[in-house]
Amino acid sequence: MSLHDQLWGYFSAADSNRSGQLEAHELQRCLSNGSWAPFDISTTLWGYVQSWSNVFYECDRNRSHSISFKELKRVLKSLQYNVSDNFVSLLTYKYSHYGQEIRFDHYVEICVAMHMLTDQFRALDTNQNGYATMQYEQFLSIMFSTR
Ligand SMILES: [Ca+2]
Repeated sequence: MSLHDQLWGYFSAADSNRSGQLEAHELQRCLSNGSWAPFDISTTLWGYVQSWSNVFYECDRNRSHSISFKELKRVLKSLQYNVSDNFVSLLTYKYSHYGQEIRFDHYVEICVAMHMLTDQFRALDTNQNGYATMQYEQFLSIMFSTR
């Protein structure tokens, strides 16, 4: 089973009212009791969410419970993503609402997307030098399979 299918399974289980979105209470239930019922607590995803959550609170320097451009930059660096300020600006613009900071739920979306896209890219980056060659349809498949 691919990571995408796995994540989709976890997501569907957490989305108790089948709205296609995780409402705050659903996410909170998953995060607070750690059950991800009916899934095992030792799942890979739980490990990721915990470490993303730790990084979030470490990087939220002003304790605003949201992260700014500067804080996101620190987050991505601490998660070992080597990206430019322009890219961090793009993420900040896309995932913050009305110029506010990035909330935890959107931050998790960024982490999931970064993780999945980076995995897919690395599989094609055979020399591990940050360059990959792909066909148009391969690119489309990667983008659509991670949405
Ligand atoms: Ca903050």
